[in-house]
Amino acid sequence: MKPSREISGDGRFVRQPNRFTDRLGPPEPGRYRLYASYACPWAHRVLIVRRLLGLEDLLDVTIVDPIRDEKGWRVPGGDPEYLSELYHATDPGYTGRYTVPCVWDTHEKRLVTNDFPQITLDLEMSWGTSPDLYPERLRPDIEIMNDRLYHGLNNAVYEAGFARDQQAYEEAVARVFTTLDHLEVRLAESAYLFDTLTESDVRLYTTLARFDTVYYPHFKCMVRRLTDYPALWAYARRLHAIPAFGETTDFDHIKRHYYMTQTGINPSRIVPVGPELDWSL
Ligand SMILES: N[C@@H](CCC(=O)N[C@@H](CS)C(=O)NCC(=O)O)C(=O)O
Repeated sequence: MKPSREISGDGRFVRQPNRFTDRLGPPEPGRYRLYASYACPWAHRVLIVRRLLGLEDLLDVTIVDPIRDEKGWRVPGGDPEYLSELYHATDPGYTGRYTVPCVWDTHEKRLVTNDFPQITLDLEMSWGTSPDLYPERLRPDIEIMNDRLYHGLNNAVYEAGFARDQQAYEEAVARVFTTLDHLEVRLAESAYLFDTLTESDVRLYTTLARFDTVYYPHFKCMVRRLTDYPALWAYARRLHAIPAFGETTDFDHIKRHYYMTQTGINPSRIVPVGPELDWSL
């Protein structure tokens, strides 16, 4: 399924619902396999949390090829050849997009979940609890923040990039920069979004990491760059310096994926050179 099937009558991008929404049971070494892409911000969240919580031995991972063709994500090594095979093995009538992140149960041979916002929460609540990225005392505030991040930034950049209507595009871009302006003020006074590193920081980071390289030029979110925001840029680099964040950030995969796969936006499939960004602290 192409994003064009997720364009509403007035040209807005309306993301498909997640099809597989079972919750992850308790960890069992060797049982669950995460399929992820370094390019995808939603999958990147899970790679960061898996690493932060030290779950590498409990949750196996397969990184898909960054360039997606009309058959969807290809699995290096070929078992299966395409991610779509896992979707059809679980639901032969599935007609949606074959998305990462998703978690495959190797015992029951089915996809447990492609419900990206819930996967990290499940890992935090029952797979590994240190550091506590979802502290009980902050949960209501984290939920409000996550909602704001999703509608104002994480998904809004896609709404701008995939819009087929000028007004829909402008409305999404306005939301993006209102949100970034607000976050700039907040992060000028605080190292993290809350008084400790949380799930919300993971969600913010994966969008910021792609901002100047992809969302600014390719999705046309070009009112300001991330590097024009002193506090946000310092915050992004601070997180990038943490190995779980920096070592899961792959700009080669990110660039090749967006520019070579989203041919509706970039028909030439040319991958731009630059921008030169110094992510070091
Ligand atoms: N599960 C969500 C979000 C995950 C998502 O969109 N992942 C993208 C990569 S960033 C994907 O796998 N897209 C596959 C496709 O569009 O065919 C959805 O269904 O929209």
